[in-house]
Amino acid sequence: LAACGRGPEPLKPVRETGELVVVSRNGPTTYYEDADGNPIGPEHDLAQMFADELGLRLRWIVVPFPDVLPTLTAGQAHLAAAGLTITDERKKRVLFGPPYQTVREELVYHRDAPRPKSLADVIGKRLQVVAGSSYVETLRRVQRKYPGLAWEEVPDHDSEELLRRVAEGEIDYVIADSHIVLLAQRYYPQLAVAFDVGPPEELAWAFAKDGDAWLYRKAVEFFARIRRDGTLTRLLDRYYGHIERLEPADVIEFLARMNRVLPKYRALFQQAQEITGLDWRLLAALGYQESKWDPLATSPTNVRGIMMLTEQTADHMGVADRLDPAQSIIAGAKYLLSLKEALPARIPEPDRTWMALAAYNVGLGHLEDARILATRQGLSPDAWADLKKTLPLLARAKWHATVKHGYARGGEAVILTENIRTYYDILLKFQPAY
Ligand code: LEU
Repeated sequence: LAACGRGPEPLKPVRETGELVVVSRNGPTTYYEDADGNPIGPEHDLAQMFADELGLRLRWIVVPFPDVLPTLTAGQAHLAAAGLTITDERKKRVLFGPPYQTVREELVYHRDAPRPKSLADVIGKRLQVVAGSSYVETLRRVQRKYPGLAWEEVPDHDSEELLRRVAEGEIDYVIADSHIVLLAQRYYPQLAVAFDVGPPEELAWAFAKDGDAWLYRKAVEFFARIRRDGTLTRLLDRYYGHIERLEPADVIEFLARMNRVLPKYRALFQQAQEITGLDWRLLAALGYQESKWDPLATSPTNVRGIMMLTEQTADHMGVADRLDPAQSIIAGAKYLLSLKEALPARIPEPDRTWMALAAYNVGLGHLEDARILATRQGLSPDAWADLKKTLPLLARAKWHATVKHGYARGGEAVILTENIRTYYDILLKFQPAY
């Protein structure tokens, strides 16, 4: 039967076609492309795992946020995975799966402006929220207490764009979920959180009320499993685990140096990418963490140069002058590559890269010890989220006495690695690929 003028045909149940159709929005907390053009993101990874588990092909429909739920209720997708808040209004229209993340709805303002103390201070100022969002529901609720409260509902942009507007002084305030704000603060350190608007809320997938009961049951089982076995924690850690470390002042300094100092060394990092295949922005992030891109940097332990090579590594890599930026950057990149290659092939990206960065700081032997401790504790030796727990143990005799290479400042290696991840994220946003 042809669907003449009645819009697209309704979706078939997944078990008939073997295809799972998921609607999402584009953004760092949901679904986006990495530097290589591969789709990633928390919702992407969750849905991909779910589809793989059920042996289904996955098809994405990516739309602006206000169109996510309408696409679902129009029967064009089997589920919506878009950082959706469970709200009373929505519960009347859709069926929510198990919650997977708790977030706060935050009122965000510009750091240089006075901090609003309550929504009373927002009255008369310019507040924007995404149309059709949970924030609109929240605002309608609090409007009973603050009848003068007004806001604009923006239909064609997501929270990330509205946060940029606050950062650049175009509007006064925005309300957004805490995890979205946290990621945005990496690029816009001018953003500050005034207070939470309402109680914490939970995110979940949404299903059509009259949808596929089998699929819904499978989703309930899936979330129970990934919660139980630590998969969910690892996934959230992958996207949010590294972002609370740096202070806004660190990010401000980084952005200033990115504009002032990085241009001098960009060509060298790009040359190192040509030689090693490692993204020049990752190498630049590492170089910043090591030396703040100071070619003459020297540590008390005689580690030197832009990539802070030890004398031994420098010799090994054939570096004659560690203070020469070209030699330092290329040797540092080759060294990082050799660390990556030394790790067992089964360790997947991006964990493999984070482990190599940690090994760059603490050495492969200690990293190996932390992996052994992970195995002993029933954690995964191949997951960065788990090594973040065991690396710090290497500083404590109780633990390091039981492993081959002994004491190491493993906690420091974790912090440095997480900082590099943040710098890398910022460079990915502001510096084009090579
Ligand atoms: N958590 C928000 C909501 O469900 C998402 C945001 C992108 C508007 O409405």
